[in-house]
Amino acid sequence: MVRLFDTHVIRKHAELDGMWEFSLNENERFEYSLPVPGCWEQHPDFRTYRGKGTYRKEIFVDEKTNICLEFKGVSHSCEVFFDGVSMQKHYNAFTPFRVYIADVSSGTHEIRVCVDNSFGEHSALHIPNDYYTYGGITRPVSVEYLPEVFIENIRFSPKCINGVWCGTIVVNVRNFSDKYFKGELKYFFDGNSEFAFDNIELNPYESKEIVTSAEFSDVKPWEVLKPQLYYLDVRLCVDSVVIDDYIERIGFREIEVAGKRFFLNGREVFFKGFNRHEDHSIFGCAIPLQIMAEDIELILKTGANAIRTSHYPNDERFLDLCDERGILVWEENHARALSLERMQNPNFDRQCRDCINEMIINHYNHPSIVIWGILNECASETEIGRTKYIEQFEQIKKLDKTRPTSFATCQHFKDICLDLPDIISVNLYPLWYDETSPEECLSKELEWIESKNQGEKPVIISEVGAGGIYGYRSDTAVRWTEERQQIILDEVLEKFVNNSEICGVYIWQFCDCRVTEEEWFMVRPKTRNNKGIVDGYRRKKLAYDTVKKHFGGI
Ligand code: ADA
Repeated sequence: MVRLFDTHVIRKHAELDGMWEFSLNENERFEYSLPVPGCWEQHPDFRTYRGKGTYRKEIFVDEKTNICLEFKGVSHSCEVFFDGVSMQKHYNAFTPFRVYIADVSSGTHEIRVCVDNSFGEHSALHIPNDYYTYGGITRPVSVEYLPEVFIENIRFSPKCINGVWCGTIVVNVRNFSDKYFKGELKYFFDGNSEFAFDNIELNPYESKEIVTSAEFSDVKPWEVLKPQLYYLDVRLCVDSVVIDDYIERIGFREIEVAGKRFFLNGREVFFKGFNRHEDHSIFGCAIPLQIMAEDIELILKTGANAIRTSHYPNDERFLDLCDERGILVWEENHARALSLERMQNPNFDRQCRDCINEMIINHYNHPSIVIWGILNECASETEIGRTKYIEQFEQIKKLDKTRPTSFATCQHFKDICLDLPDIISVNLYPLWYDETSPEECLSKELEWIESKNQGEKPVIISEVGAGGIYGYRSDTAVRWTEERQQIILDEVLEKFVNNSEICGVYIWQFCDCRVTEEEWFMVRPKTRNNKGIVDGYRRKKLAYDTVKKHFGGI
């Protein structure tokens, strides 16, 4: 399942999930068969395999058409071939991309996806890291059959004006043919009758952006933990006959950052959140919907209201679940702890730019996303690093002016980028990496922020945590016991949750995750980051109930 609702009723489409043929060598027999979505690490022959692998599938097209292959995530690089012809290359495991193919004849066609999860100079963002870069087609794939002129994308921005909800709708329409096009766009709200109308003309091969505004009376706002969602259905018509459609699910909510506070629909919010890696001991990063739903339940039962998609854009089905449950999402572009040298990799700027574009354009309509984050713990203490932070924040603001920005820093007392985001976020590990008490740690941090003249911005503690290996229990409470993790989180959360000097705290982390062996084996027992309050199988550690006590769960 690609999304949790139908994005098209008129446009013909099919999901390509299921078994695909697989081979390590594209020119040889495809001797394996692997599930899509899935990580190849789940196959006994590829538990630790890093390198190239080719997936193959045939599709049947019943009449001549244009098609679009939509990949929600391939880890981490790939080249897509259609009937043996290279169509597109894509980098980054965590963002969706589309491959458009014109004039496909009726009959059987072959899709081949050559996937590569190797590290090296070519890959600036996927590096050996404190999480695992799995291999494979790890998120759903679908095929859409397109008319010659079709709707590419819609973006909805709500705004409350004098107590009335209004919305701006931006629709991208593309002419895939060599003919002039004249038609209409019709807008429907929540299954009801048409509420707006636009005439549209396109030259051959032209793409156009159409902007429309409307008032929506009697709608309920999307609130934290009390979400209300609506369907926005845009139809492309010729002489009133519908030739294409695009449905989005939207919510009415407004975000405001004022002084040191964050407001949603005029109400102040304190973020009680989790950092979550897409990782599971059985499924790797290809988390099935069932596990996503379980994660959401486990998270909500602690009393949490927020999730940070550390450190990359998430599967859209998970974002859909957050929309449905009223969870506040901080979505982050892909980057973790990149040194200045790594930020100077010749591919870094382009790979970040593509990731941010794909993240914002594809995830714009999720009401749950309330913060865009970038470059977790990168070289924000350096002048060159600063230029990268500036560029990326500028890019985000061009794409979306409605959401505040942030980045999580660990460059305590050295960071030179605090003036750039709307919200200052710091990763603090009192009593784990740092012997200082939580109070002292926080007050030093706040004094420093104040001394940099940034004291008027909201501050989020974007990470706090401690390691605890599931099942390692001892009343000595030595490092790595569940007891030690519990004691630390208890002390830290006692000081941070609902502390009026900050506007939120996020636990590092929700679930344990696999890490790459290189560089990490000395500090990561079991080659896992063990700071989850549940383990990789979602078994609760002692710390789970401690977080629940502080977050106010039931
Ligand atoms: C950092 C980082 C996380 C994780 C964490 C830890 O703050 O942002 O990705 O590595 O530390 O467990 O040490």
